[in-house]
Amino acid sequence: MKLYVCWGTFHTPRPGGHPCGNAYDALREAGHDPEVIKAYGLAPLPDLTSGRREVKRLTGKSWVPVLVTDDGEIINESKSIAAWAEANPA
Ligand SMILES: N[C@@H](CCC(=O)N[C@@H](CS)C(=O)NCC(=O)O)C(=O)O
Repeated sequence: MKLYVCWGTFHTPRPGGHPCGNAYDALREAGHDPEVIKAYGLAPLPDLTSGRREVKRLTGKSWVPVLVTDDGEIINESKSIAAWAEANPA
């Protein structure tokens, strides 16, 4: 599976945590080992990186995190990714 993130899966003091880090942690806690793809850039800016362009192609938007499961299912929104991980442990 592939997890598209912004600049990493680190934690930030942002209320609710860092969405990309939260999604990654949820997948790891469920026993998955996603390939992490850093999209870099910033969603409101033009899609300058191949990662951002791929995210846009997959979802129609430039926002991350985005999960592509081994079955090809595309899930965006960190909470939806966490819910998928809980429902689909490795
Ligand atoms: N509601 C979204 C928020 C996603 C979000 O805020 N993502 C951060 C990156 S972790 C961001 O800055 N997104 C803009 C971007 O992709 O550059 C979620 O929980 O997935």
